[in-house]
Amino acid sequence: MTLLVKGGTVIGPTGSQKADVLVQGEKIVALLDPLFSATIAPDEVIDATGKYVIPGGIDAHTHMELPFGGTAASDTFDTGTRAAAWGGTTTIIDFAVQKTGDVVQDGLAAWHAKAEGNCHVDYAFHMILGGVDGDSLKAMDSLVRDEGITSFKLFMAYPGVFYSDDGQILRAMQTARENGAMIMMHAENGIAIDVLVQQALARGESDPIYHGITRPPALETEATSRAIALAEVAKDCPLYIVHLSASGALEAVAQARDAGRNVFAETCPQYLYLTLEDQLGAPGFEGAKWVCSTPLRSKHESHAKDLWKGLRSNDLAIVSTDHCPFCMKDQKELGRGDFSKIPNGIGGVEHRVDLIYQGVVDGQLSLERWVETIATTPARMFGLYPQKGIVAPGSDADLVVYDPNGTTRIGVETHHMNMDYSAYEGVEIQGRVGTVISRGEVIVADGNYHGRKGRGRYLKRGLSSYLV
Ligand code: DUC
Ligand code: ZN
Ligand code: ZN
Repeated sequence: MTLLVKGGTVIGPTGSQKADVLVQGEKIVALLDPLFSATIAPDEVIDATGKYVIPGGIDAHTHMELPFGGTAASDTFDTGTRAAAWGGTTTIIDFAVQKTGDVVQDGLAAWHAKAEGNCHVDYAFHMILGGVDGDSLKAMDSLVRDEGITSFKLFMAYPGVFYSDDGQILRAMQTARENGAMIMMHAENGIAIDVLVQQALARGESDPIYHGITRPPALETEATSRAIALAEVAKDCPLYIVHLSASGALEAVAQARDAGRNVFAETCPQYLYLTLEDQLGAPGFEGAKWVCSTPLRSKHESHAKDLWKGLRSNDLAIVSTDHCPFCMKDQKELGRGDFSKIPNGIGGVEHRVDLIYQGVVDGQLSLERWVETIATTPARMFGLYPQKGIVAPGSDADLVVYDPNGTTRIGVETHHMNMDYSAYEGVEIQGRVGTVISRGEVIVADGNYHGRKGRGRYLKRGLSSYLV
């Protein structure tokens, strides 16, 4: 079976070219001069005239079915990966969870059981370590060696749930330094945050906005700097800061990078577009829709502007979603009258490709940088390159035909995520995901869905190819 994606402009991280993309089976076999491809007769032709052809998006940070705050993220691997496909994301890297006190391998097996046979697009796992001890340190080695899991997330937040202290973090970093893995860090000072939360609640400050006010930027900056220092002590263990939202944290990352360190960071669309005042501070309980950690930041400070700049300069390497959806009904509502009981998370796996394309339209990023931050660098950072993340011969035929003349209106009525609201209700994108191809199979075309659950494959990842 041969497929020709014809007439489009192929966008890669280093440039764009008019080329026709020839696919055979699951792989890209050639990028052809349009004059030459007129001489071949493929089984199927997709007309990409006037459109961009980009590698399928890779969302390196999702939480399907994550148990959190007495409930669980509302997207299953079925609904969440289907929504991802609709939005031009053809690979997700989800976080398998070792709960504190549990065995790492059991947590991983549970995650495989949730995902296997249910995914519409390809998927891989990072591992959350909820408890660093001798057994979990040994498990890190075996996951890297045998399971294709080469990155481990630790939490400086959530004492009593996922929290690791500095000694545990240092040990995990030393282990990662030896086995080649990446440490991913939720960098917020959770011990100090818990004090602020108790003090706010004691004053009767219970609305959703206090979730943000009790997690100030200084406590993200402090934790980010501490993580960077610990990684230095661990002989430059590769460190990746997740969901970076504060200017000060970005400065700390930039400084480490200027010193040539293996320190990387991602941000998420919510920190580029949404704010503490306008969303988290919405009247009544409405702000619960945007309770996530790290929190949305103040529009009166320069966070969002600095994050766009960080994306341009590569101090921020990747845009992920931290997709962790909860419905208002029965889920976010658990925190009515007490913001600290609102499950933390925003859903967005369907909209990342569009939202960051809007950054291109707005003059924040080049087309090449769009592709790099949503696909190529995630693949390189997390050991999936060049199988994923690039339109090149030999790579998987994961392709998105993106229409710069189309528009997308985001909203709960049209999205495919299992959420009863949209964090971006009414936002209009000046572009549109057209055809989506996953390993040579057309799964979205002309507004119709052709994928199916169970077609997505588990990807064993290699070590990062992004290190200096
Ligand atoms: N942050 C969230 O918003 N949700 C899940 C976990 C996290 O760290
Ligand atoms: Zn986190
Ligand atoms: Zn997360």
